[in-house]
Amino acid sequence: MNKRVFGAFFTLIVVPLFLCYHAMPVFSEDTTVMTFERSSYLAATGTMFNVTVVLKDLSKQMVTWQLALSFDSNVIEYRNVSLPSDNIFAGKDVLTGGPAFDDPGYVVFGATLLPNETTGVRPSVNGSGKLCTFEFFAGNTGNTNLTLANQPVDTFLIENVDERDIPFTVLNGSVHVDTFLADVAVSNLFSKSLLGQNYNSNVTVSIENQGLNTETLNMTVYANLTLINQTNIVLGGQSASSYVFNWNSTEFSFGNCTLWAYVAPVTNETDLADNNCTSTIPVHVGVPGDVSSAAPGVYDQVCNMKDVAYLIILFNTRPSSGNWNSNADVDNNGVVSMIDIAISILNFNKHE
Ligand SMILES: [Ca+2]
Ligand SMILES: [Ca+2]
Ligand SMILES: [Ca+2]
Repeated sequence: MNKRVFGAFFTLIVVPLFLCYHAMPVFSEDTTVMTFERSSYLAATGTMFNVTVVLKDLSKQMVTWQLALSFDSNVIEYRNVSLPSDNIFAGKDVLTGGPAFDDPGYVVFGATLLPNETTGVRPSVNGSGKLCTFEFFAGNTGNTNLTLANQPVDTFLIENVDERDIPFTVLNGSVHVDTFLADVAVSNLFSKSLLGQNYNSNVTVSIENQGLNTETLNMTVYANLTLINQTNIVLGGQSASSYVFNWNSTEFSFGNCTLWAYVAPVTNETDLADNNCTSTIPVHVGVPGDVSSAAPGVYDQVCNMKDVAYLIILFNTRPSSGNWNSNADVDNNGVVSMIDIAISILNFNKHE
């Protein structure tokens, strides 16, 4: 290559490549986050609870981590730290360091991967996973932050290439310790509002366990003063559920019924105001098939051709239909069909 050709090659190929390389943005891999499995924890005074530190979106190959966690030791007391069986280093040979304390509210802990005994190869990991689980005792009512120090000395992740630090950000957490720990509730009660005598309604009761521990809810449901259902429901802490049962109105005379549900207090429960719930809409037990009148969809205590005509308009509607009216599903089978129309005709001219 003579000088002129080389000069042209340098100017046309090398210089643009060089400029191009430097003009390209440096790809940031600083998307790794060290945080907690939950952003906030609730704990009952006098009980033990776990806090797990996790890594998210680790893009580099990591061989070592170390973290420092600070908290208010007047609220929660450190008891133990360990690697959960499904931690990010699971299945590999691991060496842990610590825990070490600067004061009762500051724990330092870490782990590193060892080379495989047979192959001598040191494994590494990336992705997302658990680092360690701290066990705390909830000593006193109050709040504390869970703060992960993000300083080179106390908290870091190490990459296997040249033992370099992997950049990451931290998202801190918090703990609320309180004594309100057992609290069950009935939040809602729903039934169709019109029930043909001797026919059925699905009654849905919404229940909650606002406490932290799993509870067995002993629930009773009444229509006026008559017990219509009794059940025990196991519900995990901080969760809600719906319970549906079939209510048969055979033993009820014509008239309005008020539905209400009650859950018995559980051990140590103090908030009893939410342990019962009354349906806002009374349920009318009437002549089967009396579902309408001059006012469409409003019963008038007599079954006649107005009812039959109304049922024919709603023929073949289901709960998914825009004009679904559960009161028109007299036999409670989930569709307004010829059976419902037949019930209305069978009760033609019957009064309450
Ligand atoms: Ca309660
Ligand atoms: Ca009617
Ligand atoms: Ca039906």
